[in-house]
Order: sequence, then structure tokens, then C-alpha cells
Amino acid sequence: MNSKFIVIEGLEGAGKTNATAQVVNILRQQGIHDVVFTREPGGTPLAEALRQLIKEGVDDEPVTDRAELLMLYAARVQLVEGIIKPALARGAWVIGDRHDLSSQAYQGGGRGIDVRLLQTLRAAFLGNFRPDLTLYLDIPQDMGLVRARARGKLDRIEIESLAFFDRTRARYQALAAEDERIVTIDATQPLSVVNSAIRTCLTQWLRIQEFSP
Ligand code: T5A
Repeated sequence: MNSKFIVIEGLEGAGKTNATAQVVNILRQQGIHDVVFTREPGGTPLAEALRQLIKEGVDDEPVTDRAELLMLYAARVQLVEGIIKPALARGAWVIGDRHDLSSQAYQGGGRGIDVRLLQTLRAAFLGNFRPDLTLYLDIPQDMGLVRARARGKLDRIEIESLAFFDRTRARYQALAAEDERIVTIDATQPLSVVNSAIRTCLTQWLRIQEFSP
């Protein structure tokens, strides 16, 4: 089987860390051991510096929505060109904690940035590059934020309004419904049930990939 790019998406506290571990277990059981992990924003020294700027800002300077979007894209391009594409080219599998769908949902849905601008950026900077499979962990924002808050201090995006996260979730759900490469997992369930849903979905998908040309 050719190497694949699998992405885990969802609101804060949806359980992406747990899902990543579950995906890796399943891949190992299938004999796939060469796996590279990425997170967005981040994953290279420059992209990690941008992550810090995106999540914390600088002093009290307000960050405009478009500046936030461009920083996210700068980090993404750096990661895709420097890490993800080379890993896939040498035959490794890549597991991403977030990718472009986050921008479509948070910046498109949450911030309300025009979809045409997002499509233009994606076409210009990513071209046809897409994840082979995205597992979208669907959770209402109040439940996810309770989990995220338990970790401690909230960052610049996590302190956004409930309406922001409702719009973000609605965009995630709409995009997942129209793209067969995005599978929605109900992340409100207990961890054991979420893990079993991930196992069922990924095992079936791997079987299909095995027999695809
Ligand atoms: N962003 C990012 C954008 O706005 N646009 C973009 O394009 C991109 C790429 C990134 C921030 O940047 C924004 C989105 C984010 O605000 P981040 O830290 O990478 O920040 O992402 P977060 O979503 O904030 O990371 P979290 O760690 O909060 O989320 P996870 O990884 O989904 O949560 P996880 O797995 O650590 O789980 C949190 C807690 O819940 C428990 C876990 O054990 C853990 O304690 N848990 C469960 N408990 C009960 N039942 C379950 N099913 C559970 N699943 C997990």
C-alpha cells in the first residue's frame, strides 16, 4: 500500500490526542510502523514559532482575522513542503493533528472569512494536496471546552465566544457531509466507544485502500 496522509480534526477537547494514539495502534497491527506525526499550526521550528504567535499573540495587539489566516497558512506551507511531502515521498505514513479543514471551519465558519478567499488560498498554496482520510471528532463546544479547561489556562482562540465555536462546528459538519474522505465520529461517547468507532472505520478504509489501484 502507498503511504497515506491521515488527519484528525475537531474542536478543542474533542479527543484528537487519544484518536492519534488509536490510529497508530491500528496501523502497527497492520504492519505499518514508519509513521510521522504532525500538528497544526506547528511541526517545524518556524511553524512552532508561528503557533506561539497564533495562540498567544504579542502583548495586547489585536490580531486581525486575515493576519491569523495568513499565519496559519505560512505555518501550513512550511510543514507540508518541509515535512509532510518528503515523508510521504520516502514511504512513511503521516498522521496529522489538524490540517486545512481547521482553517475552513475556524476561520471560515468561526471568523466568517469569505469561502472564496479560503478556496483561493488553498488552491494557491496547497494545489491538489489533500489528506487521504480525515477523522472528524464531532463534539459540542461546551463539552469540549470543559475537557480543554481541565488542562489549565485557555489560549487566544479558546477564549472565543460559544457562538464562535457553534459556527465552527456547523462548518465542520457541513464540510464533512459533502466530502467522502471525511468520516465523522461521535466524540461525545465514552473513550472505549470512540476508540471502537475509529477502529471500525479505519480498518474498513485500509481494506479498501489495499485493493485500490
Ligand atoms: N486553529 C488551528 C485554527 O483556528 N485554524 C487552523 O487552521 C488550525 C490548524 C490549535 C488551535 O488553533 C486553532 C484551533 C485551536 O484553537 P491545539 O492545541 O492544537 O490548538 O488544538 P486543541 O484542539 O486546543 O487541542 P486539545 O488538546 O484541546 O484537543 P484534543 O487533542 O482534541 O483533546 P485531548 O485529546 O487532549 O482531550 C482533552 C481531554 O479530554 C479527555 C482526554 O483524556 C483529555 O483529558 N477526553 C475524553 N474524556 C471523556 N470521553 C472522551 N471520549 C474523551 N476524549 C478525550
